[in-house]
Amino acid sequence: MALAQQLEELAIDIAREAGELARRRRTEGVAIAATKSSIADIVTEADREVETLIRSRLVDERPGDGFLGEESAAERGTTGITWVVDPIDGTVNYAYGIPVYAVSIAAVSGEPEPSRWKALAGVVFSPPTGEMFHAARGAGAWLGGERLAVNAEPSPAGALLATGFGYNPATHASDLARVARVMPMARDLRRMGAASLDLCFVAAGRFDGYFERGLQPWDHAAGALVVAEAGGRFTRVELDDIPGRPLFVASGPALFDSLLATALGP
Ligand code: LIP
Repeated sequence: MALAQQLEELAIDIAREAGELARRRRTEGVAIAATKSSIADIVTEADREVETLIRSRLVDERPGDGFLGEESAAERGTTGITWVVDPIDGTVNYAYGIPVYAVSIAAVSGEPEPSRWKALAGVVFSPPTGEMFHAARGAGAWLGGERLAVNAEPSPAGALLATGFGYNPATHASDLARVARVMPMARDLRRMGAASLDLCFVAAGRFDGYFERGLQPWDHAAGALVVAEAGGRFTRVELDDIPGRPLFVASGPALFDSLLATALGP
């Protein structure tokens, strides 16, 4: 079996175990452990516990791999493979009891930096629905055993799009201006609060496209590969107004250029 598919299989197994822990902790009640970049950017005890479980399983199964996770210190590996992990993507949803959150696990080779890594495997597991989105480089994108494909063309009614907003209120005005620019090409807009699922929904044809600024590497590492393996396009564009807060766009090929140009604006 190719390395990418071995990594995918391992990620599926770990994501399922980690997702069950997250689901169980949610039923027991969720405690906010701390805030990070802003008062709205929270981390729960479950985020930390789930990432610890994922990291421990990976060390056991693949000692020497690197790790880049949302809730713990990055570690460079010696094997050329780095795991990019969001233990609970959609943390605010999770804390409020909104059943839209996912465990996102990706394996990349090369430099563990989004503009330079080569994604080999990506898994996004949704505990509330039991849906396991997964992809290995060159082997297609899947929802369980169902092959995924992006929508070839948006409906004549317009594109069903998704977006998100960061935790920093200072950026909300420009984010809302972007929404106003994009709406004329949309039939409607969804704001789910979990980038990894937004991306997998594009891959599954549930959304025609998705755009958002300021995602972290662990938010998009797995979902972007699922989009690409489903025949979609994904890009990350650094913008001059706020360095370090790139714009991300994903869609099927027919919509991509117009969505990117409109989201970028004049
Ligand atoms: C979240 C993303 C979401 C974005 C939020 C946040 P987290 O990740 O999945 O798309 O709008 O601002 O970044 O913090 O729940 O892992």
